[in-house]
Amino acid sequence: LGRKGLTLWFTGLSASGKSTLASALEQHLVSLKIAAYRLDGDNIRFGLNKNLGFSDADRTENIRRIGEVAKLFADSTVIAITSFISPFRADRDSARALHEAAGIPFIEVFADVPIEVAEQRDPKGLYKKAREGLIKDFTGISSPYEAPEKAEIHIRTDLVSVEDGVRKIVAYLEEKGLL
Ligand code: GGZ
Repeated sequence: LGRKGLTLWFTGLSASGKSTLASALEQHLVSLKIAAYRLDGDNIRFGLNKNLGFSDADRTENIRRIGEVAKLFADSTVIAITSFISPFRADRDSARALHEAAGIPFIEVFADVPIEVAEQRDPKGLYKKAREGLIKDFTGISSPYEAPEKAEIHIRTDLVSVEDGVRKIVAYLEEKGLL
């Protein structure tokens, strides 16, 4: 009854665990019969944003469009969950400003992991390829990642279990009266 939508904006390196956490959170919310929808590389970079690559300008445009789409979902009362590296602070801040101008809560979730850990995980072998120069402009190796300074929620994914991470996010939302 009258639940307002909101956007949970995950940010973090490749292999930081943001998508794992975002998926677990989405499942948890849906199990509570709360409408939640996740935007990620699979449904955005292969669709709406398939004309974009990984140059600075393309990442900025990627994040700009995702911010607009998340805002529309949230405006329709859904909990929008975005899971993109979103490496540039200014771009995340633009997405935040877009939401705030519409009176929609925007909650930044930093999936934080030391790059050494992400590189060790390397589930798709992308860090290795980036080190070998086979992928250029790779975040953390040859393209910057600007860590959040004011994320509402900060989770060290190498120290906290997925379940505890989800609990932390849900506790934050409850505390703010958003669930
Ligand atoms: C970073 C790249 C790159 C480069 C391909 N740099 O671990 P993944 O594979 O599944 O997630 C990464 C994903 C990043 O896309 P985003 O849309 O989240 O990036 S951004 O927010 O910066 O626009 C990685 C893969 O795409 N990938 N090339 N050069 N990640």
